[in-house]
Amino acid sequence: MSLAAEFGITLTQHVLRKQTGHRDARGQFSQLLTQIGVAGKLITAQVRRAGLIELWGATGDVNVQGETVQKLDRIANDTFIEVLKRSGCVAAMASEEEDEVIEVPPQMAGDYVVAFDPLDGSSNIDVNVSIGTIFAVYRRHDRNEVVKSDILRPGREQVAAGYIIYGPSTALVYTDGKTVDCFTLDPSCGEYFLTRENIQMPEKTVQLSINECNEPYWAAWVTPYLDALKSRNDAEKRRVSARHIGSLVADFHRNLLKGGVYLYPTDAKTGRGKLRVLYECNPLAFIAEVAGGAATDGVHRILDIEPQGLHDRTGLVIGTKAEIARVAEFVAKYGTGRA
Ligand code: AFP
Repeated sequence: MSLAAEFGITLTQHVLRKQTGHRDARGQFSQLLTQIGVAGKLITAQVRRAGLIELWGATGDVNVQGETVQKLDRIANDTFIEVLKRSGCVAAMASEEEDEVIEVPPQMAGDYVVAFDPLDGSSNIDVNVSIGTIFAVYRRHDRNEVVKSDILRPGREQVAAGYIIYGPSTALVYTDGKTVDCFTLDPSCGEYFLTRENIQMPEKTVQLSINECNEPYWAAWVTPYLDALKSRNDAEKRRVSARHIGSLVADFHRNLLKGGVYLYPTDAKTGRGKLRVLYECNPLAFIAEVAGGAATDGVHRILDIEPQGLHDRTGLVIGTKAEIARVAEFVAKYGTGRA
């Protein structure tokens, strides 16, 4: 076990330390992040039994206690909602799994609004590949009621964002707008310890993440951009390598640490993207920017998108700042129309 895990700073200690002296500090923000960590532990416990849960499902969807077996993404959703509801810090939530806004009863409501994807990359569950929970945190506008603009607002208004990645270990990464910090769950004591502080995305792009089978649907700029990216490799050296997991959270985490670009461009035929603005793109774009990277839909900064609906989708290109600037050059030259 590493020294960091044995004697390191815990998530709660870190959040409290950073909040000390904050002018509005009422303890709710620290409490909220701690409770998100708790939800992550509960989801981790279920994710680690994913194969077993699937087995129960195959025997008639009833477990040994006679309870209906739920899919893991439903379990993650219910867990996140219940923990945040009871936290006393949240007034409303938006989830990938819910059609409508989840309002917290006024007597339990707090200062924050949270949008989340409880289990991103769920098609990877059955094949034992990393998945994650992504969350965006906003301060509510009105103390007395939840208003539409508490939820449907641009990502630049986030006060915090993060993700919990369920991989070989469980890691929680969050930003408060000042730094991006990573905590690893030590399963032996059930505590998150600070393992990477003030993460900065490397400036050089060494990894490329894209589902290339979508090429028929790409806009005109995408293929020439990728050709240019790949042409950085020559007989002497491979400078860029393809890495695509199919869990946005895992692809993003790797690119954040190693330096890379992830693309899920807007479908040029329908004009629609696949990824959701509120709980996939916004939180990761916020983290990317604080870590020195950038995120665009091809034309606009992700954090400036004004969402019209809870489940709005967008194209996403997220990575190093230099790479996103290069994307803008290719968009200007080749356009966003069909190839
Ligand atoms: P699921 O949660 O349905 O697996 O979707 C995952 C995801 O939203 C994102 O995590 C992946 O990067 C992306 O979709 C993969 O989509 P494609 O299968 O269309 O490449």
